[in-house]
Amino acid sequence: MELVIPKVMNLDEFMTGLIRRNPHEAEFHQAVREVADKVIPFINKHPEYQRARILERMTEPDRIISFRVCWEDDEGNVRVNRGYRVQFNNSIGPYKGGLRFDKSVTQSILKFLGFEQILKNSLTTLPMGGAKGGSDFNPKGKSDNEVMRFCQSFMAELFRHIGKNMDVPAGDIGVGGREIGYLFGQYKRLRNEFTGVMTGKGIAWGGSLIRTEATGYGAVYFAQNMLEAQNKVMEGKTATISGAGNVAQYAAEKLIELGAKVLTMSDRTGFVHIPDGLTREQLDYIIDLKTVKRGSLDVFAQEYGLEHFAGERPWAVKCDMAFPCATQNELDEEDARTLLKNNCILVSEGANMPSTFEATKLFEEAHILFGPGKAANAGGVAISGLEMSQNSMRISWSREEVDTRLQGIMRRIHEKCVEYGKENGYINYIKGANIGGFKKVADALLAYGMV
Ligand code: NDP
Ligand code: 2IT
Repeated sequence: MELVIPKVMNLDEFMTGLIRRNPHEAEFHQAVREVADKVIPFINKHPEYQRARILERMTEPDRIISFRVCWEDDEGNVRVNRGYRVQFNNSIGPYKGGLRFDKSVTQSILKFLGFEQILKNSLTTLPMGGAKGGSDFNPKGKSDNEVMRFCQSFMAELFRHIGKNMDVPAGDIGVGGREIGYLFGQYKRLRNEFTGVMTGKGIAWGGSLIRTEATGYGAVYFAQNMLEAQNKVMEGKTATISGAGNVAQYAAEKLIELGAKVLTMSDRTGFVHIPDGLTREQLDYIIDLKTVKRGSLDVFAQEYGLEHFAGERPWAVKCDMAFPCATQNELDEEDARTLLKNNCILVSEGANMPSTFEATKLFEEAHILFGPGKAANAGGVAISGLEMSQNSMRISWSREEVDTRLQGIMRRIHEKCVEYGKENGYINYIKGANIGGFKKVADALLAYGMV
């Protein structure tokens, strides 16, 4: 039989094909480009991956489910939204990934998030495939009852596509403890079974300790690992944080605990500058403001006599470390230049793809410590994986047990980045995370033959 010798893969050719197959999906193109940029040179050294067209297969979702969600608002009006679940790849475990409720949600956003999730979940060392879902439903300004009715209607369709060994959703932007409660409650009612079909559940009903904190804590543990690799310490360093939601809150908590000074928090209204460093009391105020009162940060600024910069992002505030923890593309080329000019030495991405492609290139060229989201924010989904294990075993681990495992997982992700990202004395974490995450999934795909 004649052996087909694969020709060398080329990034531009690959991207042209991907863009042609997925038109008008800028965020998905961006997420794939960042991965392909690092993985194609690796594939060219391992032609078995190219012969089997592994990257082409990995960038094509297993399936995309899209559905209508009708619900009634408090005034009795009929509302219609679109729900999605992108089941991207289940080569190394059941589909796993969050649900996002935000008015900006499109298929492109969920495909980028689902694709990132494949590699992120691979890096956690746990058996989880990649998925993402959500809706263009905007929870802002909605009553609890409206959110409940939306969640119930959303789950009335989603329930037939998920299961504890098939697909296990969790939270993301706009989906926190309240929404998981309504969604899980509806699943349980429809299926008449109590299983670990979702993660991020309340502690009284199958949730794991530390899951709420895990993404933010993990992003700080990852930063600590990067600093330690250069014999540097976190204590005494200044940090800017964007976001004031789940990830930002617990990144702030861990930074304060480790002796760093948190100078900013932000939300959709702008950012607050806290020149003396965020205190524990102030953080408690923000957590209550965001998760209970659902208010905005200008209220916090007013309460503590701090300056609020309406409509601005926090990256011009001079800092040693930056933690973008809000949303995608919230840190652009100009912001990256400003951070570098101000001698920022570390960026740890709590959010998914918060830095634009151009910004990541600048960080890479400057050789600063740059932890890309799929490595730095993997702590959340890792503890989701541990929630699944605890549910299967019908036991609950203590805070200390889960936190120790989280620290161990973040350390192993760091080691994986070092293994694949070492470049003449510099650790390229983007390269390390992308190749390290890719290889395990690629080997599974090879083992399965043509699927
Ligand atoms: P939340 O909804 O709890 O918080 C999001 C925060 O970001 C809010 O403060 C919100 O502002 C702000 N924000 C959202 N969109 C924008 C925008 N367009 N411009 C400015 N600010 C914005 O979400 P999470 O904290 O859970 O998620 C934050 C990021 O972390 C996302 O990228 C998510 O994908 C990622 N992530 C989350 C994980 C998790 O376990 N939750 C795990 C890994 C990654 P406001 O308060 O005004 O709404
Ligand atoms: O982006 C993410 O990793 C998450 N939103 C968490 C996913 C999960 O299944 O816990």
